[in-house]
Amino acid sequence: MSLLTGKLGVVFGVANKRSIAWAIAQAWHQAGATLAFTYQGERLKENVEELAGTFGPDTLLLPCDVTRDEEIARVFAVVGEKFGKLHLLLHSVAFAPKDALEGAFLNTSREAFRVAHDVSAYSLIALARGAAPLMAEGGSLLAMTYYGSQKVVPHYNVMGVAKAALEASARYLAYDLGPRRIRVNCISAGPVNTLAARGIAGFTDMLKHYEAHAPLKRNVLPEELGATGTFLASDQAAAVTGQVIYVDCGYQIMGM
Ligand code: NAD
Ligand code: 0WE
Repeated sequence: MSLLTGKLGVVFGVANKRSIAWAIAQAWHQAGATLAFTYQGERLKENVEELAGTFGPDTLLLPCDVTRDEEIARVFAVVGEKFGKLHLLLHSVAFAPKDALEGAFLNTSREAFRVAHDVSAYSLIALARGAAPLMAEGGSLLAMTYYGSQKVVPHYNVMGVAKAALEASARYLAYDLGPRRIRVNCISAGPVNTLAARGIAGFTDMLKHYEAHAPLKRNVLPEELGATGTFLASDQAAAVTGQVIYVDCGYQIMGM
């Protein structure tokens, strides 16, 4: 028996084959889970259709812009119809307007702050509320975060503040949902070369910086995020909730 045999899950945040969500979905699938996928909008539908299709032609695929309550409601209505229940949810979604990640944090607009927090932090609460009624057998919610929530990473700016809100939200959700045996954890990943990272000026230098300074002297691999994601989703982690687990080759322990 594999770690996730018989578990049903829904994955938010696949954009393409480099997405962290895809790495974790593949690991969950290999561990025996049955998965549904959502995609942000028509622009990404074909990509996600092709990837999700590799798990079988009838893999459930639904649109979901996480800023739209009616789309979130439909995802859980359809998942409830097709699966009847749910055990796993992956939140691998973040967005801040590009200009907010370029200039000074001091210049963050009210609108950029609102959008970053709506997409990247509030959405976890909305998804948890949708998923919880289906998780009658208990469950595991997993969200992706980054060290810029704890320390200043130049240019991460309002995303750092939104990730701090995401991590705190995971703790409050863990408290609310614990009595129902629903766990809520975050993986704090070191930098990974994805679509969301590619646009960032100096990202290649950041990968080099991690390689030079992390205890393991290298960058994290997507399949290593998959392995930790599988652990956290599994009953092996039955007593782990409200945590932020660093999967960053040890970078976060360094003081200099
Ligand atoms: P990615 O671009 O592949 O994934 C980001 C996803 O967010 C995309 O699928 C996109 O469609 C989705 N998204 C954005 N706005 C949305 C909305 N309104 N509704 C629904 N979906 C929306 O990039 P990624 O690097 O795989 O990012 C996934 C997660 O990992 C994010 O939370 C990110 O902050 C986190 N993370 C990334 C890194 C990194 O270096 N790449 C490091 C640590 C944490
Ligand atoms: O969470 C992220 C990136 C999330 C992200 C990326 C973009 C690029 C395109 C959110 N919004 C947008 N908006 C866009 O228009 N990471 C952890 C990767 C990342 O992004 C950085 C980093 C790292 C690491 C930005 C500045 C500095 C470091």
